[in-house]
Amino acid sequence: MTKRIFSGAQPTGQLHIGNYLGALKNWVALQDEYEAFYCIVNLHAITLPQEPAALRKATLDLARIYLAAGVDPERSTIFIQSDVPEHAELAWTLSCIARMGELERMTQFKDKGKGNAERAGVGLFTYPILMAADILLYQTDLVPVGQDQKQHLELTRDLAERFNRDYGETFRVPEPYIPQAGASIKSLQEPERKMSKSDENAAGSIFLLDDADTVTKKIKRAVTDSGTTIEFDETRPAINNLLTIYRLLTNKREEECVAHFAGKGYGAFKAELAEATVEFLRPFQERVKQYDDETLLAILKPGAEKARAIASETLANVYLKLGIK
Ligand code: ATP
Ligand code: LTN
Repeated sequence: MTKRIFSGAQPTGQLHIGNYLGALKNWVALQDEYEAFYCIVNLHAITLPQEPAALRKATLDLARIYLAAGVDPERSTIFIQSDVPEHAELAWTLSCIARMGELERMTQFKDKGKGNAERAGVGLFTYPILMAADILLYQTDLVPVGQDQKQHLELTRDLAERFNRDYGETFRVPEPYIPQAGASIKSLQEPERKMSKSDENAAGSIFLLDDADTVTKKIKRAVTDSGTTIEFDETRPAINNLLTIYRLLTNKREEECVAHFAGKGYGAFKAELAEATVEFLRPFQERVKQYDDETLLAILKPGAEKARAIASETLANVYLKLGIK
């Protein structure tokens, strides 16, 4: 049987090159080999306050981004999370077997809740359970994500194993797929921190919809570390990050990149990185514009139906095991 993939991104803020290189690029690469489900997780988005009209628009815009990145609706199932109500239903069920202690250990809650648990939303706290439900509903084998989601994947596996142990074999236990390079693209301004949608400083991120001028300026102003050579070097996070971006966008091997920039300085390197980024983004942005709302709905509606057929089967089995039905 073909193995299954599930992944998703939140329709919040603007997607950046980190989201693309850490996740979307791999979704596209894996869709031939696996039966793939790529979800727009709008129920996750409301863990932080959203403007309703903006959220509605961002949901469809994210579908455009998936398609422009190369997710092929002929091969992969693309759908909106809220179109499959089983996600919320399984999340409730799993919340009854999850433990406070294991959620308290989630570092993303500590970051996004800004360390103030008293004021943080309960949804922000329990969000990893909804993520586990997303994954487990589809009897997923593999979950391609960036490094920041690794801990949530471990929780998903723990919940699946606990349920299987207590109620009998019900869920497939998924494996994370975290790429060797690109799993944590760093901010251009603070290379010790990951590039993030929620970063207030837009200069740190290259957004997938940034124009050529903005991209070139951001790269020119990217911080650099001491040392002058253009090399992969974990001890020099700034150049390591920029060179990783260059490498992944141009699909070159490490040695090729290093040889290419041997003897060149930061100025020449940054100019080439800016050019490569702009060259990547131009056709990407052209593709984003190709999909009108009608086309999107013609992809998302059958996507949701296909997803729902599988999700409802899993949920029915869960309810049966629990004595709910
Ligand atoms: P952010 O932290 O930027 O707000 P997110 O993780 O909330 O992003 P999503 O759009 O839901 O945003 O993430 C989609 C995917 O992008 C996830 O698999 C996540 O691991 C990955 N990702 C996010 N930031 C990076 C990064 N800086 N480098 C690599 N992958 C990333
Ligand atoms: N939590 C993830 C988005 C997400 C996800 C998922 C990723 C929600 N459900 C299921 C993979 C599988 C994030 O915030 N980046």
